[in-house]
Amino acid sequence: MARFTLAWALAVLLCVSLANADWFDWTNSVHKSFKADPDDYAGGDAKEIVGLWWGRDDTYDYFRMDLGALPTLGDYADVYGIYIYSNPSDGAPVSNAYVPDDPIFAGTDQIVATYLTFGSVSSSHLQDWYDGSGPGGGPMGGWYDTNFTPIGDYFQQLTSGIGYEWRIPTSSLPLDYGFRGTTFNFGAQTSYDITDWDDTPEPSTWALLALGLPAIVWYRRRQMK
Ligand SMILES: [Ca+2]
Ligand SMILES: [Ca+2]
Ligand SMILES: [Ca+2]
Repeated sequence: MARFTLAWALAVLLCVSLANADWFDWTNSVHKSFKADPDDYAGGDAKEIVGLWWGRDDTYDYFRMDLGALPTLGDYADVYGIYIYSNPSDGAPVSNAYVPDDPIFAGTDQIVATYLTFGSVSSSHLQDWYDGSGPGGGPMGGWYDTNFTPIGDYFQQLTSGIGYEWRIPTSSLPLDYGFRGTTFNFGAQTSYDITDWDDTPEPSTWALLALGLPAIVWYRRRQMK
């Protein structure tokens, strides 16, 4: 009986820890990058971006935003998001409601964003600026809004730190794109904190990383002949 109880307790513990795990292995995976953001917003730690992560596996592209503190009641109507630039000749103007009112956000092609209402997540969106090509639909020059359903499949609060983690199917993005993170006031469209631009690794670098061990083994075998 004691043994059974212990096994059951271990199984429950395992389930709990799996449920709370980060989606991406931010510690060990080689397919990741990190950009630190300075302590440059004075108005509140929950709006302060400390760092931004990017990662990729066989299925998803991952983003992670580390904050100075977790959002609370006082962070009503805030947006926490990643702004993606995948098409140099198209994208949303800064006059658009989902784009912060700052020229550096002009030309945003995709947004992955989480909206808070009284400190709780109210919704999470993947929005694609429709330019007539690729997945999605009209209106031309407008957002094709693919609401995440359920939210938990694409967004979660980090358990390994203070912040958020998102994932987007890799098939819905080009392999090569730039992005930046921001916290901003939805409605006023003013950014609290903005990170520097970051890029996914060069496609050639990515191909080498993805080939990994098999390519090295093949090369060694060739050398030995
Ligand atoms: Ca910052
Ligand atoms: Ca663009
Ligand atoms: Ca900043």
